Amino acid sequence: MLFPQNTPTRSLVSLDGTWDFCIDPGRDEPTLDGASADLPGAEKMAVPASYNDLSQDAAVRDHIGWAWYQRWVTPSRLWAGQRLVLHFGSVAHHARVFIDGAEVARHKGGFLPFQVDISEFVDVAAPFRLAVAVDNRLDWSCLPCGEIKEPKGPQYPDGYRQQVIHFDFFNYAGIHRSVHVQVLPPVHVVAAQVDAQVDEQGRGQLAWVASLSDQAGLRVECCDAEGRIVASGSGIQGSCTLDEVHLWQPGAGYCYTLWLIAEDADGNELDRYPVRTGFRRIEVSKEQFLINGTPFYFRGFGKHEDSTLSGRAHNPVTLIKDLKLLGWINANSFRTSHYPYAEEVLDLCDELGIVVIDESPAVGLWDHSAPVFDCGKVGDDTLAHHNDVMSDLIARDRHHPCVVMWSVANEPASWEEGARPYFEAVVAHTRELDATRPLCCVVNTSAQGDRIQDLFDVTCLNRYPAWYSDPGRLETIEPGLLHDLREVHERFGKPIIITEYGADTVAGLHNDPVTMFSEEFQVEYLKACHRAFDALPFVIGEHVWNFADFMTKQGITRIIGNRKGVFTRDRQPKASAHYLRQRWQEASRP
Ligand code: BDP
Repeated sequence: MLFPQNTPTRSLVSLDGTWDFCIDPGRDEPTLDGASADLPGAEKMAVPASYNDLSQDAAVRDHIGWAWYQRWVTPSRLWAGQRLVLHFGSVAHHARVFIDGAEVARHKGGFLPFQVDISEFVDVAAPFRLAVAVDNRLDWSCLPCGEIKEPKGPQYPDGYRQQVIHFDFFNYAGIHRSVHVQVLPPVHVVAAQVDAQVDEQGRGQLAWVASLSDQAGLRVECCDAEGRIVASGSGIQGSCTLDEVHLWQPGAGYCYTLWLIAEDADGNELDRYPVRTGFRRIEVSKEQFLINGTPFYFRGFGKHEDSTLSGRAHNPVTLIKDLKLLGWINANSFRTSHYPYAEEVLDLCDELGIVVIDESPAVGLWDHSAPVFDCGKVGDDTLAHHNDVMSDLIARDRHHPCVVMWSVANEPASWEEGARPYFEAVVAHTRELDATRPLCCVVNTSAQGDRIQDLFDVTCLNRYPAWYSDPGRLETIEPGLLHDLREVHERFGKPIIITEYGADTVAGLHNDPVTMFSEEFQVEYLKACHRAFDALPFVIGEHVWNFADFMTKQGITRIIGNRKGVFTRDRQPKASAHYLRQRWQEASRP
């Protein structure tokens, strides 16, 4: 699947804006005829957005099950004779799509795009009703994992149910990314896999595998960032060599564009689509992560796609502010915790030279009260879906030079025996898809407690000393981390990135001597962690948890969300942001 773009042969019609919306009372299946009739009592809803925070009704915010989106689309006469492909950037978590009552697509998984050719369902002379049914329920067969529980007792009304989730972010739902009708020429490029490799001498190799909607020729042209054609080739599958490439570097993104040009037998151009990519070399040794032969130290954050009002939806306003703040604080990287982010995010990271660890939505694969791998809750269905998601994720993101590593999961129950065969399968599948990037799985286990880390190239650890253990005991952080990280490195012999460490901090709360939840505590907390990291040569990165405060489910440890942000949810700096800015500025001096 290709990201929707306007090109000389293609045009995009955005369906973003306001749609009609209503909650469906159905327990398992939708009960309303939202596909072919007006929605009863419809309210207006923004697209893209999570629906949860746009209603004044807690029942909408906390809804479990189906909801309907609907709008009319008026085709243009210019669509006649073209292929019409409806594209959704993401819909959380299960979607069914209808045109004038006919079901045209189903999709499972809330963080990756899907599309469907709707040409046969559209009469370009008449408006059509587009409806999307969205189900936000999570079970053990999808990612993220969750389960529906039906607790019984006098306090629970009949039929009461809860969506139990074993992850720490609000289960936002809705149409989260843009919706487009792509108006494509009858013969067009359907998909393309583009891989850019560069050797130590600076010679680049650009390989492509494309598919077309019909028989045609394919020519490719590779342009540098200034638009000069620097290489060309032909064939559905092929490669071309560039004698000397301009490298993509952290902090200095440089991109090439591979134009895929479909042609008829006479050389007439039928379709033209650009894939942007870049050349950089990634290597991992026992103690280093090298980009273009230079050791790279990850300075940055685990993030979320999360903002007030929009919820989990892609929002260019928040994206731009976040990228500005990453620059301001001297960060060079982030992890797309805990799911793939919008493609627009990666595009800008390519351009700006921001390094990204691209994570799958495999989170919540644990339960504090029971095993999940060993008792089959996370089983064959989960694995099949996990592998599908890795295929879709890599198909979507493989051409991005900013993506330097795939993270296959966050904090699965990696201490269970059953985790091993499960992750052996995921790793084998993922390495087959992309042999060029290192793999990691973010864990919170100790050296002795872990059964899977040896399968990965970089050890990624989440650590909360003096927070979830020994709360407030700052003096335990440095000795504890030194011991713990040395043990982990001795056992696995891989470089270590601390992918999470942090402390909940209520902006504006001060206490001296320092106390948990105060701004002063967060600063002292980070300093103590840094003393340990700085003493260990095999620690190759620090990603603070979290970039900004974010919404979670309600709970006694969450004060309207998780407050571990270095920025507030509206992106204002806490004291820790100024401290990090200073630390990372000093680190970035040559
Ligand atoms: C880690 C999780 C992350 C949480 C964080 C926390 O990976 O999603 O938000 O803990 O508790 O275990 O703040």
